[in-house]
Amino acid sequence: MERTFITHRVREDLGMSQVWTLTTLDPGGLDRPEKTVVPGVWETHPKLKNYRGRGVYEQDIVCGGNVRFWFGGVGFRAKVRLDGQLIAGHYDAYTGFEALALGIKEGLHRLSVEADNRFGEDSALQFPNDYYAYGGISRPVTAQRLGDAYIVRCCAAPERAGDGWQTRAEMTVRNVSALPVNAVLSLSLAGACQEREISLRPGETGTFAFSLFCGQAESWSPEDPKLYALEALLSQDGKPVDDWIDRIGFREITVSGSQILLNGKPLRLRGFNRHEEYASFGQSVPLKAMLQDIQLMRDMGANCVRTCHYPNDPRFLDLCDEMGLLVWEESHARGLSEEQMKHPLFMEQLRRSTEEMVLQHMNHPSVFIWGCLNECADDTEYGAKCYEDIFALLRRLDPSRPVTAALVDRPGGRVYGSMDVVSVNLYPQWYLEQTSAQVLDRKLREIAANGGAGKPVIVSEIGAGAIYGFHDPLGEAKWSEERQCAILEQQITAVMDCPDVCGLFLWQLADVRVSEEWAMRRPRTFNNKGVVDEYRRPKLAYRTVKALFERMARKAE
Ligand code: ADA
Repeated sequence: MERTFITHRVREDLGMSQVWTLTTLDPGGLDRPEKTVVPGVWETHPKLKNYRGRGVYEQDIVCGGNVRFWFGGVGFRAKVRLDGQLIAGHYDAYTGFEALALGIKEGLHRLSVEADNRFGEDSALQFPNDYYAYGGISRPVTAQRLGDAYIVRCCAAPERAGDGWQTRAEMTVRNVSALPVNAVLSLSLAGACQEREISLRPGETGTFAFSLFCGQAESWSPEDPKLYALEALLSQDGKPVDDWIDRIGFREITVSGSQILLNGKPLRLRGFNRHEEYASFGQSVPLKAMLQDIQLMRDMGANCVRTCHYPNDPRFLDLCDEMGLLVWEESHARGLSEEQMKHPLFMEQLRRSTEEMVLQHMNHPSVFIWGCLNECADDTEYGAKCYEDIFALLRRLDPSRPVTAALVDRPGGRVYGSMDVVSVNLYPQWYLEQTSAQVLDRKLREIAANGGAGKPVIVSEIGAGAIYGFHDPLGEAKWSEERQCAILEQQITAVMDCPDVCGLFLWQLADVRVSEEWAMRRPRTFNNKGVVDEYRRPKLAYRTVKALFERMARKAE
């Protein structure tokens, strides 16, 4: 299942096997085709741990008519073919995409997906980085039968209306037939329903606005994450022909002075940065492991998570919606210099990642802020323009949430004034010698003097490394669990005691694999700043963070 709940009652799911055949095309691959399980990355195969190349996934499927395949994520270039004919292509592993096969004969068809994780000139977002660029079909795939027209999506945003709630929604419907389609489109939510007649020319995609007054629906909050089904239905001649079900929660995020408010209450953020990765499953994290990560974060007293540095599997966001964990979600871009940002494809690929993220994830109530462009060149004129361009895109796509970006700690920042919330990554006592209080003080003055005065400030990363199981009784050696505890204690306490920041995201929940090119800076070829290791075995820091986050929570009450 691509989500944690039923998304269609009318549209027919064709069912697919999770077992595919994988053939590799490049040196260092398999000797012969082998069976594999989807979703999954090929690095789980002992022979393919370091394979960078193309892999072709194939299976036969019985279908006919109009068929829609949905791929939640393919790492990190994809070419989809049906019976040898190219039906879709996609770049980047972290957003979903569809492949349509229209008017095909009933019978057996061969579906093949070529995944490719080679770095190269055509890839501006994926390059050797401080996380691993896996290969394969890492998120669920579905196949559905369509009629003449189908609901592509419905993006909804709740807002306060007097003492109740109202929801504005935009529904996109596509006519995939060669004839005009006249239909009735309806939307139901929390007991309210609206319908309208629509007409689409052959091949046309139309967007239709809805506005539903939902009266006294209960609010969504971290303490009481109440969800409502958002159900869109398309009918022709009185008969349902397609549907689309998602969920929303009624809550409002606003920024007031230096605070971020959820339903009018200031947020005090205690959270983790989390890469979507789990030990030997790599980037294809099983649902149960996603849940465990949320349980671990909650157990340590966290109330939020940042999806560094790319959009996450919607099932993770579904679980956050259900469990009331707030999410900072960001589009894909980490650590690009101005020169890298000038790559001819950079802005196009980043805009697409951003647009797909918002359109696919906008309905999740847990997402309280959109981020982008982690630690890029915000200190140059060109770099700052890129930031402004993406902020504008985020605001146009979704005016209901604030926008931010996690900036590197360096002087000359030019974009503090353009974000709703200013965010900075700080590593006192790890990369920097000064104490956390000194670093915070310096940074806050710099932000205020350069356009960020009076805005909310988040410490979007702070942390220190430790190798699981490496102990130094004196607590002095870097990479020891004891030293990590001491640094985290100082860092978290400084943030907690600083009234001018609204909280922090610890770097990071779990250790993650990094690109081979980073190995000399990263023992084990891992970023080892996790509070748990890649298997979720707790380091000593688990208890330290838990005690401090619990203290922070009590202080916020
Ligand atoms: C940066 C970056 C992270 C990670 C971290 C670190 O701030 O945003 O992706 O690389 O530093 O561990 O140094």
